[in-house]
Amino acid sequence: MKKLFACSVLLLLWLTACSHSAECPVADDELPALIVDTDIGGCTDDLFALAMLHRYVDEGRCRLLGVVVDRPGEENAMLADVLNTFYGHSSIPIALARGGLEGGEIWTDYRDLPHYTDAQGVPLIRGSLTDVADLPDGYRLYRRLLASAPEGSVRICSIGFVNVLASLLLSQGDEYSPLSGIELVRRKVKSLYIMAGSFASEPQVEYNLSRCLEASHTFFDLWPAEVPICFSPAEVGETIDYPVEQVLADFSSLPPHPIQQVYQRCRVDEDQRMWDPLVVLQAVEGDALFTLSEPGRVWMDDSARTYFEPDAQGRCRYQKPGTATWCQAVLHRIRSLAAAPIAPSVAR
Ligand SMILES: [Ca+2]
Repeated sequence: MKKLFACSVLLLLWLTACSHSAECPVADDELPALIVDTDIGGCTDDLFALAMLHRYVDEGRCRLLGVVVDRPGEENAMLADVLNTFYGHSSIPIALARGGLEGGEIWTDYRDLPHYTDAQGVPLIRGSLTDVADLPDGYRLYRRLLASAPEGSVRICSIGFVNVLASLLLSQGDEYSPLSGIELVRRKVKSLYIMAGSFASEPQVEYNLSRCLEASHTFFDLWPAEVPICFSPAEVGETIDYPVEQVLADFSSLPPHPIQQVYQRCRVDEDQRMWDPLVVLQAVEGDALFTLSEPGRVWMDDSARTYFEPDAQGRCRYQKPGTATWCQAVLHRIRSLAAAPIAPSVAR
């Protein structure tokens, strides 16, 4: 009981610290700089993760340098644009995947989100893109953003497939930088936070890695060993569900929010596991909330199972599952960010 009480107090202190963090403004160039790499369009946890990132930007907790959509299909890039636009961040560049994946599974089909209208035919959710075909390839945006970033400054949040990261690692010098993709990552990336893998006693064949097996092998083969990776494995996000009724209640008082509209129009009837939000939480707020493995090395076999070997010189760590109290506190934090009241300048 004492341990549970101590844990609860720590979580309360953390939540209190989080709620006051926006009161200490930091110069823009000192904020964590992030690139998010998402397979938006198949599952709703990407929507919550992106909503959280936009909220962090509004709170002055991070800069979002770009959104890479790794699920091929221009309609998926339009979804990212809807989120950018809704939060008043339409200037954040978007890029998309062209190849490297045949197409991921779709559990909740919300690809029509940019075309939702009210009963009078008035668009409910607007985007800003005028020509999706003009968007750059994902690895090209990575190269442009990394080339202009300070050394060791960029945090990557990978909440989808690694097909675009693999293309980046295979890339050679271009007009943005004479450096190879591997060298750009080595020099410019501070750390990678990634929803991938499984490190349970009975490792799962994890979806994100198994859907693009060749790219996943390229990723593990070429990622520079000295650039840290923190994995958020499948078994951690699986312990935190955001119930459908809770989502509808949380978003009921907001103006037509993309997540609210998706849940209403698609008649979502399954609670959503919070895989992707855990990546965003750690990338922006740091390690304190999480129980992490010791440092080590990670590799993947031919069936996309991942393995961890402790190694003091290794730069990989992974999140470990928490208690029920921890799961509740994390869900509370996710809800407070994703479903926060929208700033008046953004609300429509
Ligand atoms: Ca995802």
